[in-house]
Amino acid sequence: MFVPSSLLAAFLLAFAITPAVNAHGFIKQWGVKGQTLEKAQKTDLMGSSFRAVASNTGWIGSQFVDSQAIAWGASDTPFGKVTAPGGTFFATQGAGKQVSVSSGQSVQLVVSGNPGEGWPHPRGHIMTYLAQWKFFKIQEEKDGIQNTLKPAYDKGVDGNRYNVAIPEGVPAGNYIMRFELLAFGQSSQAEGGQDQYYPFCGQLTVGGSSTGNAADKFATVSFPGAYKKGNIDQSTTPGPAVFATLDGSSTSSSTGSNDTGSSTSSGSGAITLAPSAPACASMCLNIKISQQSSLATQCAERDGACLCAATSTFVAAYNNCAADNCPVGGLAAAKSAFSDACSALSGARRRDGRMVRVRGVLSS
Ligand SMILES: [Cu+2]
Repeated sequence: MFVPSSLLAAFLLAFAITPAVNAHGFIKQWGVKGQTLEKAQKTDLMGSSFRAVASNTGWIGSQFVDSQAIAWGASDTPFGKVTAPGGTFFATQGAGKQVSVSSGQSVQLVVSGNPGEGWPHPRGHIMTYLAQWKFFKIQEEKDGIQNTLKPAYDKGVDGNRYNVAIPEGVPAGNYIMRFELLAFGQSSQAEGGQDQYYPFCGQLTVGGSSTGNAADKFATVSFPGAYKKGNIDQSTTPGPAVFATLDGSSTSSSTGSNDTGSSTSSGSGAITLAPSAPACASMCLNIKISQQSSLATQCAERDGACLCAATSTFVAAYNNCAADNCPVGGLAAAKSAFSDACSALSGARRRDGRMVRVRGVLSS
């Protein structure tokens, strides 16, 4: 049968631009990396430690990030139109169990989708937050879907394994872990061409020696509120900065299962405190780095040499934090740990003319 080529082209184009609608995905298993994982979604809510759904999790369009659904996710997104997410809001659920993890360990999630496929969407970022009442970001990986998640498809579990380290500085306590996939290019024109947010929420009990209130230690945000409406610049990740790790370096806190686990550089020249630095020093450095965008606008992200030179803003704020939080006798040690780290940065620069590269500590 003769088909006019223009018609054929239109026909093919219609299929080419039709996204993998209703594919979506869900968290099949999760738990402490290296231990037996537990069932997560699509299982009995009381027998699970994950906010559950009966079907794959729906997406929240970038025009609807002011919806309550952005906090903990929702089960459904209407298909083929620009509409707010609906179905079950996971905020209204409480799962029956918690996963226990120690700070410094990693949580592993198995993300699945359609049978034999794993997570269906090809591109986007990955972010992880912890929350008690408000949220702080512990991990992000720009382009993590294509770079780490998709290649980590494991036929044996029919899903993609992904690891998220729970940083040492997280105080012991109960949290909700908000694991989020942000998919690009999968929303049709009829759906507004929106970025698609997929938050998933599991219930964690973090153990370890770190005490205190996370909201007092880390810069926190609210959902809704943390994200701006509209599609993002894909070269950036949405939301706040990841707080730095304990040695002040940051933040390569996730690796795929097929990763060797070797850590990557956090970018040249992050401030790295000596292991002997007091806990208050690490805490204050983490907080101030998380506030860098307001404290030292002239510095590139985690450019240690630039931050060290910002004496009236960044350094002063660090010293104020240390004065408020270090025990008697610890303030001097905190100040010298910081100045030693700065000297090491400028020393390394002088020696070879390049910035120091530091190793992240959160490889798993
Ligand atoms: Cu989808």
